Amino acid sequence: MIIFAVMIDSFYSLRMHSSLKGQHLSGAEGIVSFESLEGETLAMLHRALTHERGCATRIALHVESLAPQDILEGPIPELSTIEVDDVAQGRRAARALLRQEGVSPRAIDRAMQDLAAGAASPGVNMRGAMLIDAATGQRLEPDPCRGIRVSRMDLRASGKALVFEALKQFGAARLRVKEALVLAAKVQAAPAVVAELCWSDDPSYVTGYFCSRTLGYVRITRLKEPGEALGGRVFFVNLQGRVKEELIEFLQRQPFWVTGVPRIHPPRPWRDE
Ligand code: WAQ
Ligand code: MG
Repeated sequence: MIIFAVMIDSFYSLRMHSSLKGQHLSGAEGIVSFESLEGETLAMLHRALTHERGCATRIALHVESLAPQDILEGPIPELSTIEVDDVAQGRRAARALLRQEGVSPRAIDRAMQDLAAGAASPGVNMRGAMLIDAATGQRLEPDPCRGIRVSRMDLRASGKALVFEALKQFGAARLRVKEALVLAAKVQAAPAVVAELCWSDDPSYVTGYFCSRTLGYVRITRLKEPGEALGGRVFFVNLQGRVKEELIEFLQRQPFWVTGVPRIHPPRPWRDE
């Protein structure tokens, strides 16, 4: 009885990674309660088996208990949407936002080129994210094929319904948006991170986003052409004497709750300067 009482109070980090013939296919991460662990594990398994790019040939599921007192927390970012006419305009919008955060043109070029060409190697997606020095444009992740995989983060169960309610008002109540917001929230909790840029590697999903602490999570309706199966994430960093390994440890391993309900702004069209 006592053992069961301990279990129902605890949380689990749940992580899934799947590949198809040796290449990254999909991944997912969350923090779930004891009661929902079995259901959520099956749901992640299902995702790996029904991905639009194919059925996984290898699936790794990791389950790890977490002590509630070890979980840090931070706020969900504000959400806005920039409507663009085409990919070129979308990438110009992303570039302008990155410049606003002081990311150098050289770092932006590196990020855009690698995202478009395949961040792991030509034609190949990474499983995690690139770390790019916001000034020099140098890639800093220790393993450029794998990248930095952010994990052990989620919305608290008590806040989930409210977040979905807020997203619904703008037609964005999708698991994909919620997961991207949660990931972006944890990434922005790292002081060394200046901004994030992302577009999906799922061929049918062309909306990407930019995120920073000052500008929030900015969806950009088109960052790649439909049918394109290359995508990824970039975290632009300014280490300023901070230890890179500590940043990576935080992103990959620190359990993190995302709190609050996002303020949501109505979509606005992009205007080139
Ligand atoms: N940590 C680091 N990088 C990751 C992670 C993670 N946990 N998950 C995915 N990535 C990287 C990896 O390189 C993937 O190939 C790439 O990001 C894209 O992942 O507001 O669906 O899950 O409408 O395909 C953003 C827009 C959608 C949502 C992003 O990404 C919106 C998306 P995907
Ligand atoms: Mg994907």
